Amino acid sequence: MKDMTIPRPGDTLADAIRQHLKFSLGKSSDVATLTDWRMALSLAVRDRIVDPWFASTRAAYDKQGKRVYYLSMEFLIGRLLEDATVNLGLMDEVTEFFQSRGLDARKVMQDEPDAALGNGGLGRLAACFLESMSTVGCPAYGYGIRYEHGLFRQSFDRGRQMEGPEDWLTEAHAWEYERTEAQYRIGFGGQVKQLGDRTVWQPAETVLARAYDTPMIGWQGRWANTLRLWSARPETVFDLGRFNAGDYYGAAEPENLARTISRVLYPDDTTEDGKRLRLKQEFFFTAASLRDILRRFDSEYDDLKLLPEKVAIQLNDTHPAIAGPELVRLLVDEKGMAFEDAVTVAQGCLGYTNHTLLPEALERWSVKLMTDLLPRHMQIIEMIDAMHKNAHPDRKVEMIGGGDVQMGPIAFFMAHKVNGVSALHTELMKETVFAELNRLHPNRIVNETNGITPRRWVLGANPRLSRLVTDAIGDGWVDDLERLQEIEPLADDSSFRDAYDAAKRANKADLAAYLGQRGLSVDPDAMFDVQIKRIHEYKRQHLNILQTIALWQEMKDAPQGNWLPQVKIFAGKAAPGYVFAKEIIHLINAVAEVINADPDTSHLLKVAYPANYNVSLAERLIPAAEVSQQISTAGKEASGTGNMKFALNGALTIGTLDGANVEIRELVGAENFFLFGMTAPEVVARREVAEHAKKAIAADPRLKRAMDAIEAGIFGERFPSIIENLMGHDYFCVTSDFSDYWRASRELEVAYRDRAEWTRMAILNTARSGWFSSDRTIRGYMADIWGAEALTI
Ligand code: Z2T
Repeated sequence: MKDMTIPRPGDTLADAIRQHLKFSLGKSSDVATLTDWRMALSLAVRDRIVDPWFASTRAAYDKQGKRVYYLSMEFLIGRLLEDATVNLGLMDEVTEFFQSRGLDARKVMQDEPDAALGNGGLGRLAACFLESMSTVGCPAYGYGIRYEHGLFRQSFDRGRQMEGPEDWLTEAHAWEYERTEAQYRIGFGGQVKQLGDRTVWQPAETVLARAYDTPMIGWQGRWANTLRLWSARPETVFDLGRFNAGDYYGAAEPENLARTISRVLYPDDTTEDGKRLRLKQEFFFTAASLRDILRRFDSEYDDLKLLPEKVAIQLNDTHPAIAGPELVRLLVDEKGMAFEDAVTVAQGCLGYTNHTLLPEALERWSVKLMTDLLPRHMQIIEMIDAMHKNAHPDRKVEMIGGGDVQMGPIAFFMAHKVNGVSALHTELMKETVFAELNRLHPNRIVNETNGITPRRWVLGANPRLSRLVTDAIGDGWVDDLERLQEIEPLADDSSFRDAYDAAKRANKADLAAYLGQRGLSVDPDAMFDVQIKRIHEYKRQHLNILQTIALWQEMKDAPQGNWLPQVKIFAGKAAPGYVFAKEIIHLINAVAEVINADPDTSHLLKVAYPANYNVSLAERLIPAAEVSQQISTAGKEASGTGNMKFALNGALTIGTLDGANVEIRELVGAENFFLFGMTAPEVVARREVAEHAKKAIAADPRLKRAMDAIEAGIFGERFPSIIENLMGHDYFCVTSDFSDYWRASRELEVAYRDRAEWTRMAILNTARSGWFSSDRTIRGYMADIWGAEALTI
């Protein structure tokens, strides 16, 4: 390509950084701030992405193959600079450059704010997928919303969660390119008119969707895809008429109304609240993305029947499920295709990933709201429903029922493949939420077990472990993660074990120093036990803290006993409206305050709860973890992805048979995994036992004593809502699983004391977890769902 011959600013990276500092930032090195250096470095690294990015776009165009479009309300990217530097193999050069200036390259990179455009697992999965699609050379675009404010900033006030605004875009940001030419008008409300034989939707309100592109570079710069995020802007920026009439605030109103759509990420993970603005956000980015996809298709082909051959659209949960009706609308109303053909074409393009079975998360919109906001889509949904009913008159499923439009069944029917995110979750999907649809459409449901990118979660986050592995087996593991198996024999080599142990110990020391800076002092020689994820009853942080209380009580009974020193680390946010989850946070902090201040036990047991968990904090915590808490009520965690990150980084899992834990245990071996708790069917049966919680409490004096301590006010407040819940219906079976959890926790302590054996088990976890690379997951989607081919430049 001709553009390739234009030289970059400066030949070496060092030159490029210096030149950007001077010419892009207008600073001299003697007055440059950390942020100036970070921006200069980011721009220099970004320059190196442009050629492979152009080349990938060109290669995808030349190939005339299928492109993949990943539609997601959330992309939880975190920082980009370190990832790009690692993938371009520039880390050593960068480290050296800053070293010679007395600066720490990691500090420079840590100046970058996290892009927190997601809640948790679903959003982080989308980010891992973007990186893996680039690494494996899958031609793809990510499509989402450019939220002005990502997930709220968490702080604690006397142990209670406080939410503050998140402001990533107000800080210097190097990665996006604004595309003023890629802009679409998106409508809401209004009327549907019949003009002859044409149906026309005349919206009452319109906003513009403007594209911002971020290049996503794969491992070794082999390929780069685009993340395209939409920002809402008004058609008329400023109402001069109102301004001239003296209405200064009113003059800015159209602008504010439009911009509200991409203002803020909804902070709920697995709950749905049916808000009007949320539906507007969903339609806004889905409609803009589809218009963009069709524009690109139209520029290359002229037969719309070819669409399924050239376009794969993946729906990340039902959030973009309006894509089904909208694509049908575009094909029928704007392109003149027959309705049934349009449905077939749309189905050929669409795939739908389900991420939870929790009933409170399944999206439903009232017919009234849908009619009001998207009148033509409501008509199309009725036509789709009628078509399905006609084909399956005996069906026992509804797309519109109880006054609500059900997005799950609509996404299911409009997709040619529907996938779950772990083996267990996919089987449960077939038996529960989609049992009837699975009967009517056998073979539509497939499994694609989640994965994580090893570039960020091992190579970037854990350089010590990475160096050790690369010294032993070369660096082929980075994009062929199952080659980690080659270190398995070294688990029996005591010098390798010592080196592995030393890497973990150094990671723990780093974390201890960091927590120290945040006012949490912990002993790096204690066992680091970590539970980090959104706070939710089904994830059972309260089971963990109850067990911690019980352990503390036994330690106090005999402080001279041979106790294993340990640090219990929690991190995670609760949805602002989820009162019970916020009570759990308060309880953990209250327990931490009492335990950490107890002179009898503070050398044995600490509880640390650093605030504002995000991707960057995860990158510090996971490499230092020795125990991974994966203790959800069986049947409730669709997959989990943190569990995979921990296992790869050599933490041993204590967990239930839930989500991907099942597959982790199979791969690492049952003897290298601390299993406890009821299975999914046992949980269902247990709930039927009358007074199951009261019985479980009565049967376990440790549990009873721990709950009594809470009720007695030992931790300040008495937390009545938690106690009442646990003594009452205890839907998530915390009480019934407590005894077995206690047993497994003590067995884990015994194992930990045998250092050689523990390290051997940790090495086996690393060696046998390579299958959880998101490269493997992406290849699965490409083969089973997308029918897309990998390309190279
Ligand atoms: C989410 O993070 C997950 C599911 C959701 O259902 C929504 C959000 Cl924001 C609507 C999580 C699952 O809870 C977790 O088990 C899974 O690993 C992750 O998605 C990615 O599949």
